[in-house]
Amino acid sequence: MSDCIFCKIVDGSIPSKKVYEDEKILAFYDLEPQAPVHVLVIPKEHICCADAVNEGNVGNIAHIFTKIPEITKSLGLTNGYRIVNNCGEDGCQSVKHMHFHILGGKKLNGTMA
Ligand code: DGP
Repeated sequence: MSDCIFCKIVDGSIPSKKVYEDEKILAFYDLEPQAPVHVLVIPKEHICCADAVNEGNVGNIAHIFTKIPEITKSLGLTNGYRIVNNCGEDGCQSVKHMHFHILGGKKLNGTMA
């Protein structure tokens, strides 16, 4: 999608601090960190949100979860972390390209909402 910030990060026209990349997914540091370690993991394919996951694109999302253990280890998150996905208006999703926040590096707040 030409007007999507994260598609531009995927194609390199917007720079990012990458922590992992392969043919299907990209992980990079969040611009506005909310924890000592705050990384975003995205499918390279433009999927707007959790609402748009289907049998045709779920492989890319599954791939994210198979790589999260490797990504978190490389970030030193050996004592746990939180994975957050915001979806739509009520979920306060600001970038409409599906992404998973990985937050860690300290004992996180126990509240979810
Ligand atoms: P969400 O609210 O779940 O849609 O989170 C979007 C996140 O994306 C937010 O934590 C800030 C981050 N973000 C927005 N624009 C950029 C950018 O251009 N580069 C990077 N690295 N992160 C961005």
